[in-house]
Parts: sequence; structure tokens; C-alpha cells
Amino acid sequence: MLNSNTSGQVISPELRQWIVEQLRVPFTPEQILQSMRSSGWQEAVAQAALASTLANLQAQTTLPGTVNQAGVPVPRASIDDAPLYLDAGDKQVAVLQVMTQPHLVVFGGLLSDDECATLIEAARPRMARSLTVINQTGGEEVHADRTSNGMFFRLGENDVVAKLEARIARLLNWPLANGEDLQVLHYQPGAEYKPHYDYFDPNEPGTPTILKRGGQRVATVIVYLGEPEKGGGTTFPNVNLVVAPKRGNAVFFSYDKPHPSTLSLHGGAPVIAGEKWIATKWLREGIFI
Ligand code: PD2
Ligand code: ZN
Repeated sequence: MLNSNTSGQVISPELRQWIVEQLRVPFTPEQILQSMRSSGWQEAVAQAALASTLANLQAQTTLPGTVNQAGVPVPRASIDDAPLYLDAGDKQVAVLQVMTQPHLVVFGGLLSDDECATLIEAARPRMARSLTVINQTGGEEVHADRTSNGMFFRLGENDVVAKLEARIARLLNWPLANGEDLQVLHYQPGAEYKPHYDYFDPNEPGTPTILKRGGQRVATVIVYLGEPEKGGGTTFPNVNLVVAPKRGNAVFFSYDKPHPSTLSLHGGAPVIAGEKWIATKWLREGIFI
């Protein structure tokens, strides 16, 4: 039970511990703030307690080796000595393919077949037509460029989601708290995602609103959960690359600036036969709230 104290409110270790426990439930940062408000915590104290607790968590989960050649912090796998496998915490993950421009790694066996099936079955009843960000306003809309169905899992919502998020944080040396909620997408025959950039265009009027929740996106991880029979690869048109949507594998690519020079233009090719299921984790430069 959260203790409230309307005068001289103190951000104590017990309060921080309580916030950590709420994040593990998992409640979202906004739900925790709401709970603190209704228990009588002043807005400024509640916000400061939440922000400092999240910052502590971030410090605990940040690992070295996350700075690119220009000195910009960016998610990166530790691949400088060309390993065939990387430690993802609770399992070894294969390094199948590496590219420098765009900075891209294809991982093999990030999820087991059972874990993929569990995620699909947990997502299936919650699927709805995918939305696309409206850059002018920061809102979202149904768009012909994106004909998949999708849903979001909250951070650590179930065991497999929590394991996947922890593996990604470990592999990419990037704080778990900087990840957006995991999105699951389902493409039926004919469905596709036309080439686009995942970062938010700095010149669009809606971008400052979007950036309030953890800053720019700096990387994308697409995990293949269900294989189509034909089609459905993830395409990188600038470099003529297609990553095959093989169950359990994942493609990671990062972009250290919101600019086409990152060559991070990518799309989901139309599914020709069968069905494609993926989970996407977008990583922000700061804590995603
Ligand atoms: O489904 C894909 O391969 C794909 C392609 C492009 C997914 C995304 N973008 C995405 O989720 O951002
Ligand atoms: Zn994308």
C-alpha cells in the first residue's frame, strides 16, 4: 500500500521500491502516476519520483559499448570481433548476417518456435487494423501503405514478452526502459508495409509531440513469429537487401540520426502465400513513457 503525505513529501527508497514493483506488475508509468495522484502525492513529487526511479533502472540496464564512431549513443550489438553467437542473457543467439550501412544485424533463434506460438496466440484475440503515425499532428490513422493488423503488449506483459525484451536489451546494449511497447503484426496474402523510415521526421509539425515520450526512435527490431510460404520479406531498397521472414529470427537496424543517409528505408514486401506474423520493438533514445 502506498503511503501518502501531503506536506513535505519525500522521495524515499521505499517509494522508489514501490514504483519498481508497480512497473513489474506491469503498470505503465502513466498508471503509476495516476495511482500516486489518487493517493495524495503532489504532481511534481510524483513525476520526480517516477523519473528518478526510471533513470536508476536505466543506469542499471545500460551496458558499455553503445556509442558509435561519431560519439552518438545508439543501440549496437557487440559484433566487432565477428562472433558467431551472442549472449542474450538466458540463451545464445546466432549472428547470421551483418551490414554496416545501414547498421544491421540478422539474428538467428532469438525466440524458440514455442515462444513464437505463445506470442501469436496471446496477440490473436486483440488484433485490429494497424495505424500509421500522422506526421502533421502526431496522431494516428488507417493508411493504404500499411495493410496489416496489429496490437501492442505492455512492457513485460507476459513471460515471453518479458524474456524477449530482456534479450533485446542485452543483445543491443540498450536499456529496457527505452523500448516502446512490443507490437505484433499479422499480414495476410496481399498485405504489405510500403517502404518507410521508422524515425520521426523532424520537419513534421506533429513530431515534437511524439518526441515527448522518450525522444527519437534510434533502432528497430523485427522478430519473425510466423513464416509465410512466399513473400513477406523485410526489404531495404537502398541496399537491395531482403531479409527472409524465418520464424524465431530477427532483423535489427539502427539509425543514429533521423535522416535518409542512414539508409534505413525499409518495407514489408507483400505476402504472396500463407500468413506472416512479426513482433516489432522500436527503441527510443530515452525512457519511453
Ligand atoms: O513486416 C515487416 O517486415 C516490416 C517492414 C517495415 C515491419 C516494419 N517496417 C515495422 O514494424 O516498422
Ligand atoms: Zn518499419
